[in-house]
Order: sequence, then C-alpha cells, then structure tokens
Amino acid sequence: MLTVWGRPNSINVQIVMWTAAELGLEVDRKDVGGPFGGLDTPEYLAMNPNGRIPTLQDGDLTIWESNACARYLAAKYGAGSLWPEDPADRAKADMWMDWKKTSLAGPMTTVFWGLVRTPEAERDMAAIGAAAQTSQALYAMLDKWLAGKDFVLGDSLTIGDIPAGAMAYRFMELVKDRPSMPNLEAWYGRLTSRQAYRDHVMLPIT
Ligand SMILES: N[C@@H](CCC(=O)N[C@@H](CS)C(=O)NCC(=O)O)C(=O)O
Repeated sequence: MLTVWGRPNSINVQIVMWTAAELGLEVDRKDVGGPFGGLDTPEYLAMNPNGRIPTLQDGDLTIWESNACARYLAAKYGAGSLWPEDPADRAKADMWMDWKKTSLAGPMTTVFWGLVRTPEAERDMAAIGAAAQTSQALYAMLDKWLAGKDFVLGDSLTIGDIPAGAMAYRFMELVKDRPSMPNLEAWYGRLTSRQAYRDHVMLPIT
C-alpha cells in the first residue's frame, strides 16, 4: 500500500495520484497542506524537509517532489506502459516533464492564484493577462509537438503526458480566450476520457 501525503486539489499531488491510478495502484492519501496544515510539524518535516506536498511513501522509501514521485511509480510499476524503456523516449518524456516545472508552472501559477485565490477587486488583471498569454504560447509549443501523435510519445499515455496533462485542465478551464490548438485539444479530449484523469485531476479548482 502506498501513502501519499497531500490535499487532493494540489496539482502536484494530482500528478502523483493520477500516475498511481493509471497504474492501478492502491493509495492511502492523507489530507495535509492548505486548510489542513500539518506541513511544519517535526514529523512531517522528518519525511519531507521541504515542507511541501506531495510526499510519497512506498514501504521504507519516502520521497518528495511530484515529478520524482511520478517517475518512481512509473519506473517501478509501469514498465511497458507509463515508463518508456528506450533512453531516447525517456529523454523526450523528461523534456516535457521538466518543461512543465521550469517553463509552464510560473505563468500558470500567476493565472491560478490571480483568478482562483484572489478576490475579484484585488486582481491584477494586467499580470494575469500577460501570464495567460505566456501560458498559451507555451501550450502552442506542445500543440505543435503533438501533431500526428495521440500522446506525447506517440500512441499511448506515458509519464511524459502527466505533468503537462494535469496542468492542461487548469489551462483549459481558466484560459478560455485562446486560439484554436487542434492537436492540444484532441490530446486533452483523450485525457478527459480517462477515468484516472477524471477522478484525480478534474476536481473543483480551488
Ligand atoms: N516542486 C514541488 C512543489 C511542491 C509545492 O509547492 N506544493 C504546494 C502545493 S501544489 C504546497 O505544498 N503548498 C503548500 C500547501 O499546500 O500548504 C513538487 O513538485 O512537488
């Protein structure tokens, strides 16, 4: 039995929960972070000195950082499915996983905090609009990459789809005024038809 520490509306927790669900793994998820608190206790910091969610436990192993957790689950339990065996394929999956963290997360966090966590009267609409434009330009890159492919690596879902795919739900829901991106929209449609995505990513955005 795996344990994942983190509230379900955290995108980084969703990355791990969606990965585990795609692999058919049973998870005991514990509510911590946000309104639940609990990230600054000595017990939590002993597991995760970064004081953030998610934290994943699998037997004696404790790890944190959502992409590291997702990679671990895919490598251990998803050979031949989520985990690309070929080093070149794995590098391409890593590329899009790291891109979500290093390029996409910043502007999408501005959009999310601005539109979801900030009262309307206090919103900096210029900053939110600029971040939405940047997010859109970034997803346009993925749209181009997905031409002729069902998923990031081709025919089937892999770890390379997971972080950008989890963020795609927020992008589609929060950035409504965007140009047509047919490959991205078709890929997003494939994600939304998956029960694991519906159960762990398509939750109220709060
Ligand atoms: N790079 C980390 C980021 C972790 C992170 O910042 N998590 C946020 C939630 S998405 C958090 O812990 N926020 C504090 C809280 O929920 O109380 C990862 O990908 O796991």
